[in-house]
Amino acid sequence: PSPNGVAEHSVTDHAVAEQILLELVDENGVTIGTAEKLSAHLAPGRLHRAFSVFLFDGAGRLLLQRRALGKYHSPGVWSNTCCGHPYPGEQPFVAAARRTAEELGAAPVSMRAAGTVRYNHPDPASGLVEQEYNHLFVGVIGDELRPDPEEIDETVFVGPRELARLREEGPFSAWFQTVLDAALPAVREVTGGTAGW
Ligand code: DMA
Ligand code: MN
Repeated sequence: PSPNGVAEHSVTDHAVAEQILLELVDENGVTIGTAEKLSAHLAPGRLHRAFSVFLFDGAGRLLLQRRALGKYHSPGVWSNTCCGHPYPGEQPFVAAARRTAEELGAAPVSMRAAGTVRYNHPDPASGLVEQEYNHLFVGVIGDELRPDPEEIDETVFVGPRELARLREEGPFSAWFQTVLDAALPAVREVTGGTAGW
């Protein structure tokens, strides 16, 4: 927003950039329809397809983002490299690579699928609920980033010990531990034990 509070981008631009529709799925991850993004997150939440990306530098440090204060849910908290929802019909891998480039201003150098995880996480601050069938991706990214300020307030690369310290300092997203645990086998393969994950 400009200093007088009037948005410089039209609402439509931002809605398109943030994507309006997502895919509803059953417990097996089979698509059963579409829903408007916000409505799918209203309590008790509707199960939908999502993705979570974990990207590392050459030293095996994980790229974290602090979500922008203007985000519709979980603003201001630290989370994994990138999260989001595929467009209806969009392959999760394609969506994950696209959204990483949009949010971080850099595409993954390499990335591979690392399974799926299903969870139900309320966000205490916003009252929104993440009922997700989440496709996990793990890979490598360079350190020349241009984060989109509409999405990201801050980024940092951390090893396990720096992550533990950061978690003592401030809040993380409700889903962070769930997706990290589920991605860990792939994280260990991709980082090859360099950083001690
Ligand atoms: C939502 O992430 C996806 C997960 C896995 C929690 P997000 O709110 O960053 O996505 P977007 O802003 O693209 O809707
Ligand atoms: Mn969601």
